[in-house]
Amino acid sequence: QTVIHLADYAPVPVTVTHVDLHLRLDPLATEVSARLTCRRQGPGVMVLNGEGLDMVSLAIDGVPLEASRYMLTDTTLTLHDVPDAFLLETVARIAPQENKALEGLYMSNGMYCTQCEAEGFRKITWMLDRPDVMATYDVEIEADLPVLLSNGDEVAPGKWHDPWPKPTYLFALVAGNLVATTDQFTTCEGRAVTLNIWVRPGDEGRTAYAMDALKRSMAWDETVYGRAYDLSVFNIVAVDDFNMGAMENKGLNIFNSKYVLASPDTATDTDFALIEGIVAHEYFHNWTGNRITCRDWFQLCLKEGLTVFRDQQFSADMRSAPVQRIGDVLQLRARQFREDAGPLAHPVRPESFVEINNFYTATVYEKGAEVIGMLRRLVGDAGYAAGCALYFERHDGQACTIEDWLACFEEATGRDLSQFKLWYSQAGTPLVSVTESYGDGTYRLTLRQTVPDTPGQTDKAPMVIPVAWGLLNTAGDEVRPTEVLELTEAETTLTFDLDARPVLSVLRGFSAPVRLEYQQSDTDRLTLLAHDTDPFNRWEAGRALSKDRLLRHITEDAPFDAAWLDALAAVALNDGLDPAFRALALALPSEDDLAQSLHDAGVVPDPTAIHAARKRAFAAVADRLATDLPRLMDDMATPGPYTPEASDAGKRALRAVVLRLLTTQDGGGAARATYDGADNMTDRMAAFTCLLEAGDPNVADQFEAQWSDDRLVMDKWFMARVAHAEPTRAVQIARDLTARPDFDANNPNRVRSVLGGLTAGNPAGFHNPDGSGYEFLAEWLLILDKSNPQTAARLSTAFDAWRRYDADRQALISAALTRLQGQPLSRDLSEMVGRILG
Ligand code: BAL
Ligand code: ZN
Repeated sequence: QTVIHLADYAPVPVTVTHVDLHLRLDPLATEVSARLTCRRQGPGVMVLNGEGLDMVSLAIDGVPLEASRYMLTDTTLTLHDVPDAFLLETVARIAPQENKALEGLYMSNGMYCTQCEAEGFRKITWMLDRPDVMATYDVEIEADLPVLLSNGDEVAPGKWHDPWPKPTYLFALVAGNLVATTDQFTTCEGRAVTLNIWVRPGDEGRTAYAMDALKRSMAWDETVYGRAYDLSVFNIVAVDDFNMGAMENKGLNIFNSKYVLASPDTATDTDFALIEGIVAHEYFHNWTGNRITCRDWFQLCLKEGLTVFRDQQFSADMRSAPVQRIGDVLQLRARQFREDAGPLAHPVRPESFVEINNFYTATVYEKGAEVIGMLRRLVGDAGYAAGCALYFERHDGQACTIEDWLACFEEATGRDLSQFKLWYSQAGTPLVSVTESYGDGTYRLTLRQTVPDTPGQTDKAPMVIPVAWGLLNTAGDEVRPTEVLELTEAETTLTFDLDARPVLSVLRGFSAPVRLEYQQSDTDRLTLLAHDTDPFNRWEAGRALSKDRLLRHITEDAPFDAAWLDALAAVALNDGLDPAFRALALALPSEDDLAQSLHDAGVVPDPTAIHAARKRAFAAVADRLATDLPRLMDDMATPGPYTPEASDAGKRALRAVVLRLLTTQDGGGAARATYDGADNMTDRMAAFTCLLEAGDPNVADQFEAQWSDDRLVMDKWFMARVAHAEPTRAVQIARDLTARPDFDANNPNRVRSVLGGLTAGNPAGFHNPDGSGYEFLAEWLLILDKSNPQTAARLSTAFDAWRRYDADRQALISAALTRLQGQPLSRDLSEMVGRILG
């Protein structure tokens, strides 16, 4: 395995400034003619990337190249003694129909499409396939298909010109029988932009929400970041077979259809929110990623962390900011904290990789976004705006580094960010321990930080941690509003004169991606849950109480006490609170969260016991609220036609929690009534999952009979069948589902529904002590790796927390991984298995 190191970066000696492509599309024999305008800027050796290409011809400045002047391997084309400036002409033949890795040019349901990030362009033609080579493009597509799309502006049917220099990874092409929903947007600079969302015929009724989200994103980026769109057309295409969520190709975003198509009947509120966020994310990349891109793939967080931060800001502005923040933190803890705590931990800016596709991670994306959020908190809103403005002005059209980004903030604000930069290089979630004392009118607060060891990193330096905090009195009044303490040393102590012992509200708004070690009393947590002015910490206090009760129930068999149940009930019944917030407060910590917390506390987690404890906790909450549940269901009704607006979605979210609670009491009566009467997919799915858990004998068939023709809805069915199965049956159900004719192993969404439904959706099932879950996953990883290594590698992360578990489970997982390692694997999967085994 070749390891690539950040430290080895060097610019190319010969660059490409313009790309002229002509593609004659054919499923098995597509001909790609490329004319690259090349210029020497160093020694005269040019090494182009090219993989799986049949060479038809090769010429420089119109003269076929003699064999002695070049060398062709499976992955490279090397040219020797090139002139100072020349035109390189190649013709390659490829077979998109046979490309099941979904990287490069491939076919999905008769449509041609591309995915080039990170290194897919080399599967289309020979090129310097790296982000610091930015070229303008002319593309001509020949195919007997009605719609032919590429980047930039269409200059004639099937001919596209992209005037904005871009790296290969932003190239895109789509050809197929597609229909568009079209709209218009006029930028603040007065440019008229045609907006198209292209879908397969029949899906055009499900594009309205994505279009609305796109227009709101364009307006928001103008208002908040001063960034306007820069072409006359913006195309979005929905593709069924897609490895990622979506891709920000210049002027031609390609989306997994799951994140474009939505109607009330087929998409849930969560789907609508994801569509809004992902449409925004891809659009925002036009500036943070496309106009200013990454110098090399180690800088991936430069565009991804920043763009996630921007899409989270946008969603917070469109919806409830506190609810958005709680959701973002839940995701961060579930995915990134888990990653940071195990063998796959890596810095936000990794320093080496074997396969870059393995670094599109929660750390690069979500922790990368948290780093931007901390930067903004440290330099202030005005400093952040000034730094961003300088970045856009100075680096437009360039391929940049984290150093370039930070330098803009240092210059704009005068602040030294050298210690802050450790957030990019030190992996691991810092632990901040909080101790406090009060006596003789003095309150003393001490914060200590440690950064844990992670693979390849020990003895880390203290970070800059912005800790937002405030104080309440024991009656719940705020006595000290939010301030930000910049923790830069290993330990800091603050002291204040106060008349009485305060209640500390610390890490308000989750101001830094750290774990807190803080033995706060129940009384104080109850005060915060009832009164904190910081909504995030209000939720966090309830969360801490719930987690504490569950952990004590698991480890000490402690009963669920009235104080906790009363506090949850008070939030659930508080009409002054946003229903979405109430739903979040009632939701108990996930099984995986509890497993990690037990592990952190030195207890070996038993997934079966965790599952059972969580069920008992739900039942206890349901008992406490029993008399209120029917009324709550009624209160949360959303009369009138469905709208995906956050206010209605919040009511449905609370109703879904209430329905789960009710199901523990009535065995599914209310869920059945909800299912039968549902006029939208959100309510229907909520009832469906309750009925599956209640063992309703008919509902799975009923759902299938209604939706068997709808691929996206059936993905939900596949996932729910596994995730909501009784754990001892989950593996067999998953196995049976993979044997169905409609289980298409070449469709990543379907594969993720079943495998992810088991590994993430049903931890007690996946960790069945007989090891059947591990066998099942390993078998599928091997199958998938042959066709789609990227998806196989991604799914292998389900094994990453294996060292948490007991010796028997560890032995079973390690045996499954070792067996995998003994097989011929892709670079993607073999890197992952090697890292997970450690
Ligand atoms: N650039 C890959 C997909 C995304 O993050 O938008
Ligand atoms: Zn992105």
